[in-house]
Amino acid sequence: MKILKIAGLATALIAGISMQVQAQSWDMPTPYPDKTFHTVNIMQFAKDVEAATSGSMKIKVHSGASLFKHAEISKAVRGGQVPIGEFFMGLLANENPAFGTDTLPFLATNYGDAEKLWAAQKPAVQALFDKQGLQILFSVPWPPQGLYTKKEIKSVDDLKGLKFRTYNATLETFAKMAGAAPTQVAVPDISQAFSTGRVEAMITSPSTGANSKAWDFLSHYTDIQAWIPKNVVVVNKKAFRKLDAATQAAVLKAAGEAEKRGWEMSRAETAAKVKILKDNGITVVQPSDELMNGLRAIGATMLKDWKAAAGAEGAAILQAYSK
Ligand code: PCA
Repeated sequence: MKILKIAGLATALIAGISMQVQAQSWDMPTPYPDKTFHTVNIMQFAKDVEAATSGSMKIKVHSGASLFKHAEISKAVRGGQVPIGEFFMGLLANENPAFGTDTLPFLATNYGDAEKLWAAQKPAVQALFDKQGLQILFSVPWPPQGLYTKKEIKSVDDLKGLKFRTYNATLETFAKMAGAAPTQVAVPDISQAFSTGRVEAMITSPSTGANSKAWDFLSHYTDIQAWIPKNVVVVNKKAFRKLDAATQAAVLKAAGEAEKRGWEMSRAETAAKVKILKDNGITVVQPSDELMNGLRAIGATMLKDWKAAAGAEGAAILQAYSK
C-alpha cells in the first residue's frame, strides 16, 4: 500500500515536471501602471492566451516599466532579452518618422480618422519592425490628446515659457514651436515632476491626466483633441517561430481580439475620464478659435517638415490615408 502510494506520487511528480518542461512562459515588459486601460487590456490578452492553450503558454506582464525602462523596451525585444513587449510607438519617431505619424498634430483627431491612419501607417511600420526582427501583434490608441495647465490658455502666446512635460520627440518639437520649454517625463513620474516644479503644463489624454490625479497640481483642461497616438505590442520573430503552430495561432487570435477590445476601451475612456477630471474640480474648456488657429499653424509646419524627412515612405502613408 505504502509502495503504491510512493509510486503514485513519483508518477505525479514526473508528470508535473514534464508539464513544466513543455509549458512556455514569456516575460512581457510594459511601460504604464496597472490601472491604465492599455495594461488592463494586455492582462486580458495574457489570460486569453493562457486559456486558449490550456495553460501551456503563460505571459507574465511586468507593468509600470518595472522590468525595463520605457525607452529600453523595444530594444529588449529586438535583442531577444524578452520575447514580447509594449511601448508607445511614437517613441521611435527619432528612428524613423513613419513611427511618429500618429503623433503629428491635427492629422487624425477622431477615432474614425485614427483607424484610417493606422491602416495607412501599418505597412510602413511593419516593414521597419520586420527589419528589426519584430512582428506587430496589436496596436491600441490613447484618447485624443488635450492640454493641461495651471491657468486658462486663450492663445499660443499663453504657452510661452511654460515648463512643459513631453513624452516623445514630436511632442517636444510641438512644445518648442509653441514657445514652451519641454522636458521628457515618464507617466509614473508625472505627479512628482509637477509637485517639484520641474514642469507646469502638459499635453496628454484624459486617461493619463485622470490616472495621474491632475487636479492635485493643475486646474485647466483644454480639449484641443490634437492627435490620437498609439501603443504597440510587438513580438520577437525568432521567439514566436519557436512556438508550435497551435500556440502561434492562439497568440494571434488573442492579439486580434485585444486590438478590437483596446480600441473600444479607448473610445469609452475619453468621456469617462473627462468626467472624472470635471468631478475632481478641473475646469474643462473648449479651446478658443485663436488658440486652435495658432496650434494648427504649428501642426501645418510640422507636417511639412515631416514630409521632407519621411520621403517616399511618408508620401505613401499620406496618400493611403487621404483615400
Ligand atoms: N498617455 C501617455 C502617452 C499618451 C497618453 O495619453 C503619456 O502621457 O505618456
